[in-house]
Amino acid sequence: MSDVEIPDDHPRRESLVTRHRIEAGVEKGITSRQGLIAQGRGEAFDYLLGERTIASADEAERAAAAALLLARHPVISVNGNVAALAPDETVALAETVDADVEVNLFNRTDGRMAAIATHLREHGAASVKGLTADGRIPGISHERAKVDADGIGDADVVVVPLEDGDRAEALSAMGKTEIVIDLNPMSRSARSATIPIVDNVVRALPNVTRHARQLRDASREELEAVVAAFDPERALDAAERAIRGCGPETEDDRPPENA
Ligand code: PTJ
Repeated sequence: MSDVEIPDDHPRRESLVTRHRIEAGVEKGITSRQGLIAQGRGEAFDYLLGERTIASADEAERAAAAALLLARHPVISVNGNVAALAPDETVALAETVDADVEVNLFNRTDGRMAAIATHLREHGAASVKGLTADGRIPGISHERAKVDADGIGDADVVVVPLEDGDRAEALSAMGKTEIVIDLNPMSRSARSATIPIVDNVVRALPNVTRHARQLRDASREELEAVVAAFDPERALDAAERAIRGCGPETEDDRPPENA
């Protein structure tokens, strides 16, 4: 099935297009087969959220934009799912907030690392980090510990979309500001994040970019106020209530303007 075979008026078009991108990612050697399982889990949460950016996620995306604009050295970490789902959106955010893009994989092989770096360059990434792997995240025994010393190793703010929780916790322990994008508000990654974004990565990345463009002329004090006003516990609780269908998000939530 290709994108063109899904009719424009199909009620689940977005979901089907997204699913196709992951499938194509596996075929191209970008996405791991475990990535298909992760996608299924994400889809289930997204379905319960109404496949929309809830108000608390939009607030998190604005806070993330402010944190990225304040950063000395922001880095966006990319795995096989993110590379397949949102390569253009990743590159656009990196350009807008002047961030590095670094490939970091759980199921790391030289072949996948190279395929993802090539794929990101084809989508406009000026440079892609992660292949040097001359740095380590302390306390992690698997492949995700491998980072570039002048990339995630040096970063003060890291965007971590869609992964399991131990690296997220380790990055927090290193004192880095961590922006996690994860549709499961109960996941360890979301719970250890400085700024958890409970939204689909395909909506979250462009919405962070939109906010960053709007905040570009704000002073450091204004940006710091946006970050300080964000409450991660409240955002996670709001997302969980929306998923359980028993909170104010369900009744009062409005999609963000211009989203
Ligand atoms: O490419 P690799 O080798 O680094 O492997 C990447 C995967 C995603 C396979 C690996 O990190 C993994 O197994 O992740 P988990 O433990 O399945 O966690 C993925 C999390 O992301 C889950 O909480 C999902 O609900 C969530 N998720 C899945 N799809 C999306 C998502 N969150 C946001 N947007 C999505 N599209």
